Amino acid sequence: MLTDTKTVQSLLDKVAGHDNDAGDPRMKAIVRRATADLFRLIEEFDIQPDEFWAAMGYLTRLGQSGEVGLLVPGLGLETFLDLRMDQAEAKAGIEGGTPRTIEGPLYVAGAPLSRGEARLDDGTEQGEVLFMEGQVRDVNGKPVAGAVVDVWHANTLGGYSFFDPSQAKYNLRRRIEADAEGRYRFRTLLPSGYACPPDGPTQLLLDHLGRHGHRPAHIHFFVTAPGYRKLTTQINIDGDDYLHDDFAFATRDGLIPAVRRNADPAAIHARGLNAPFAEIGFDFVLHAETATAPRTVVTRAHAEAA
Ligand code: MBD
Ligand code: FE
Repeated sequence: MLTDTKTVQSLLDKVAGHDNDAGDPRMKAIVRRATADLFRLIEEFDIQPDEFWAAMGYLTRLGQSGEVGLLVPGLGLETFLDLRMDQAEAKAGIEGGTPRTIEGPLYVAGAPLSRGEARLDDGTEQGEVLFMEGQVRDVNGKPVAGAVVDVWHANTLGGYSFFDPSQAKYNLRRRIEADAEGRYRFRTLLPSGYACPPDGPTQLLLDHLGRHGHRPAHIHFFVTAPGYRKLTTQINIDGDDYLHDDFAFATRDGLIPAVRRNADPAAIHARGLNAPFAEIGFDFVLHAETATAPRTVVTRAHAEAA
């Protein structure tokens, strides 16, 4: 292999700054490995200059389009980070509790905060009304009073406010402070699944892989409370065609609660509605914070609605 020759190995050493004492040793080691693996990949697949520059053009367009955070889950990388956190927790003896699953690229910080309950939709859209409620508890079954449930989801067209400029600020995004018994509840509209922008770079690569870019309908959550490990998770809406065929690999056992359809005229009337509605019950079970596993608070760039 050309990659194994002295000439190329010494080139790689210089690339990674291994011939100087400055810089960051961990960064140097990672760049040394990454560039060496790329050199080897180019050699083993006999990648031609045209193909190489097509890939560089792709990365440029990926960054320009703002879809880096979309390709990451599409390539399973965000799920891999979750699996690593699961493994670290298992090693620290942390088991049970609500499963984590990926955050995804569409969280917006700073959603309105309310106590106990909230309505997430702004009333401008028609759709099936959903009431979701539950309790935040610790692994011993003790309610976590005052836990904050930060919830976000798509509208009936699969679009998220802020990223979809047709929606009002913080539509379908709220932070709900659970009551003294750890209970939260909200009213919203059942979301539709998300699909990658059909003309974007993420879908382009998926096309080359013979893959679709759909996610099943889902609702995202961050659940936080002082002294507890932050939970990042989602629930899926049961019955969706893509329930077990998510391009972002986020569906997990334990995150597919039953959706009850309520068509009882008295119940419909009592809620001020004129059509059957959906109900979901879902409890969140948090782990106490510990120094024996990595923190679950992830530093990541987030939009904040202007
Ligand atoms: C989404 O709504 C989402 O949650 C993920 C992970 C990727 C794309 C769109
Ligand atoms: Fe999502």
